[in-house]
Amino acid sequence: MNKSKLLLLSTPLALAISGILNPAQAAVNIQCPGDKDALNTPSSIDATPTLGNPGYDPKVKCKHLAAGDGFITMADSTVTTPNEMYILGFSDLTGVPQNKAANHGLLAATSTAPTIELNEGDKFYLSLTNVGMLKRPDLFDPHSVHFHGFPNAASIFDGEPEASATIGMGSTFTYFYDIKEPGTYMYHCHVEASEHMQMGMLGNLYVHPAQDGSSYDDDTDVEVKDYTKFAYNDVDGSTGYDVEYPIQIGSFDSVFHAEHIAVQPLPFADMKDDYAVLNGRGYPDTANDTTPPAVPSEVAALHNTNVDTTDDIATTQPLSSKITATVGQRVLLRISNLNVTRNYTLAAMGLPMKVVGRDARILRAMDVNNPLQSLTQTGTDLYYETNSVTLGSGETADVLIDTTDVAPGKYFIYTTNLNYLSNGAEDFGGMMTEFQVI
Ligand SMILES: [Cu+2]
Repeated sequence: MNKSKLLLLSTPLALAISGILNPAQAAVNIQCPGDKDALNTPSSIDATPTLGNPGYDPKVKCKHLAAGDGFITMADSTVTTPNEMYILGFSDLTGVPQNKAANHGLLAATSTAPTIELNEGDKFYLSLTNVGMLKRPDLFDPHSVHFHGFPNAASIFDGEPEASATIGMGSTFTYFYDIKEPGTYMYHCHVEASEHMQMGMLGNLYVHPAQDGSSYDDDTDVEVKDYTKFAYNDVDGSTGYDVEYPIQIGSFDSVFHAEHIAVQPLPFADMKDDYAVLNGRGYPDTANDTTPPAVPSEVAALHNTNVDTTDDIATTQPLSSKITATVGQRVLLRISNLNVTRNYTLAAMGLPMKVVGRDARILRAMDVNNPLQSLTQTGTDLYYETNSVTLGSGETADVLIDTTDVAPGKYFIYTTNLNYLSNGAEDFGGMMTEFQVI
């Protein structure tokens, strides 16, 4: 947002533009090879190859996201005084008919953004529709999707605005990614990134390795059992796990968000986050996997009171961070940090953390005798055991927690930046979640 946009808001030209670009009237056309449904939605790809659908490719995956604005309900809300924060963000339009997509995506942004989970070898078609920002009609910023840390061969799909495509209001664009490298990544809008990321355009993104489905017994593990799911193509089971959880570290500056919806100059230089979150929620909402935070009032008014019940929104913070494991299970935490202001440390008191990957790469030394090490990764393990990881913005860690020697009970994953164990001015909350061993 800048002054020129504010000036433009008051001109007849702006009124004309806003009429032309009314997102409710925008055509939404997406690409999804093999989709034979007249609705042109990716969910209609046949689950199994069938006659009459020669375009079917089991490796094709499609997803459709909206970019726009919305609200979230902060964890210091009370029943009588909800604390709702304005955000920019993404919402999931996958399977929504194209004639309803723009309306469904309006004021529907979620925090975190919809999780993107892929397999090595997938051919991924990601369609992004910019539905516009309902509460900021003056703000006709484009949006994009940037796969952070991703080995991307085509710069046009990178999402970084100076060198690739960005998506104007009312437009739809389909990104294509040939998924080659397993690991824990993240995605975000890259347009005016410090603003759009502070405002919430952040999502979990990870890729399962091709080794999944084969069996390896990790010899360093005390149990004698085979793993069939792995963080990486380790060829020895050392990154094997039973259950996985994405944990996205984030934080918001409530002053910045308030100024944003009030169309005031944004205090970039003074940005100081005061709401620390995991997967878009503060504790105790992080640990509630049954009842999500309440739907913000304006979102409910737009989506949940009209005759189209397919438009209803149950929550704008869909992802709990509650971790549950039975004794003996190995848990993979896919931790990423996508806030824009500071580093954070996540600790697990009483739980053994083993870091097996950083920034979407297995922690393993080069093997000079194996020229194909990028494929088979036969070098010496550089895994390390710890009880905390510190991540700067844009960094990820793959952390295994083996519960074999852990007594059943409730443990906590929490930040040791202790002033961030709060929801705004309210203490005992923020960047923390529960790890239940049963
Ligand atoms: Cu954006």
